[in-house]
Amino acid sequence: MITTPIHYFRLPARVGRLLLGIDTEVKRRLTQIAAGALSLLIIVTACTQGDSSHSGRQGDNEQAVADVSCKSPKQKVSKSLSSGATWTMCWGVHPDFGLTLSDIYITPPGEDPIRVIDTMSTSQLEVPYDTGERLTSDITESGFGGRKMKTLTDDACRGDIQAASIPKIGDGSYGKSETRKVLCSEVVDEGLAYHSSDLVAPANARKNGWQLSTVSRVGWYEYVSQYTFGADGSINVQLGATGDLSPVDYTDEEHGWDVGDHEHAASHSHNAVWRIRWGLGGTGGMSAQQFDADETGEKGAESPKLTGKLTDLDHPTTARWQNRRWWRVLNPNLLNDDGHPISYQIDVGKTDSFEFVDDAEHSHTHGDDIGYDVGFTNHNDCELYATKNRGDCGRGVPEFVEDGKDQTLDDVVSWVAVGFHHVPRDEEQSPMEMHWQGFTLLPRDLTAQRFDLPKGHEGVNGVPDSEWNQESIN
Ligand SMILES: [Cu+2]
Repeated sequence: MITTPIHYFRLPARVGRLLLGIDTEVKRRLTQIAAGALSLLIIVTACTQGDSSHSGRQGDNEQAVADVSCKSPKQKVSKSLSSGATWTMCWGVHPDFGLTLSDIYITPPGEDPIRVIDTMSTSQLEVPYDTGERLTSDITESGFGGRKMKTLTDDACRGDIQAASIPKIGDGSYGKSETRKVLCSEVVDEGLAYHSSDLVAPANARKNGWQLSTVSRVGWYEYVSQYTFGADGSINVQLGATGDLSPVDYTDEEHGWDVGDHEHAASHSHNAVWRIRWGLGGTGGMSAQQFDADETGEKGAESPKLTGKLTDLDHPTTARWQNRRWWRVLNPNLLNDDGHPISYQIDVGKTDSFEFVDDAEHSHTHGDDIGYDVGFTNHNDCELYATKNRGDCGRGVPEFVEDGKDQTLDDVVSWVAVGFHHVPRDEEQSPMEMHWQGFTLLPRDLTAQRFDLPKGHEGVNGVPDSEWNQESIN
């Protein structure tokens, strides 16, 4: 932990106050002297910190790229971002799931690599049409890999296009392979990271992100599987849809939208679930919690009182999103420098919830509400598809949860469900403009402070000293 007292860095403000009322030229000279003294202090402090030993800290960033060996044909990729953090992982193409990321590590600047996720991919995409006349389960019926995965060209990807060996026939699980450029690896601008107009240590910065994406064509649709690894440690997961509206699903006004010449393109839902097997700090030893902030009905002096609480999710379960609710997966035995367990928050935001048609038709285990926004189970090699699962271990998430309800969560898998009810628009012909659905995984207490502390903010960790408060208000 950086223990430099904050008041070292507060010198210029104090000097600034002392200088009030002094002749401008004298003031300018004194400010220069103060700035020089501050620079010297920063250098001395930096040297002192370099000497201090810390178990989790690297002297430099030599170890930033985690020592990951990817099992062929998976390939290792790594990228350092604006904060100084480095992401490292393996990528591959699964015949069904398409782009699959595994052994995902982040190395915060100056720290050792932290294992975050074991495996992450789409686990089902169900598309029921409002007419009731069509239902596809794209991951199990077509797959996102094999020949469904499209070769990318420079007009679709501004970054590096990386190649993988993709089977030439069928669903991509067998036969001769060809090497095709399918993965777009791109560093993208992510806007403002922070803006702090503090008097003592003003600092503003932008940030970037590392985006990995592939395109899979299923029927008339082309789906983009996209993962953006943020400089702040966040992971934004998105499914994008483009291509063309189905030419064989036209209907009446009640079930679609007039997209030209009184022809109503059928409305439909894109029901997507991602499977994330966590790997926080290793394998197993993890747990899951739900956070809720509930209104108490009481009022304080100025605003209603809310009570925030964490509930341990001890056993496999599913849950629905509500206002002010989120979940996290944590490793209770792995603490950051503040002594807090490292964790990642699942932030589904406001999205369209859904019940899988397949689950509703095959549910013997749950009551009326078989839908979920997030599910938690223990890892099981046989439980891979959110619906229409293969093998003799349950048909989908509700059954996985039911089968495992007496287990204690340990090797945590999150099933994150994000729906999108698509009412076609005139503008979607043709091709269809991209539409997106997804969620974010947010580091919560992975490190004791932000990755990229600007100068002068190093000591702000917890209740700031009174000086900081006062100066911030001014
Ligand atoms: Cu659609």
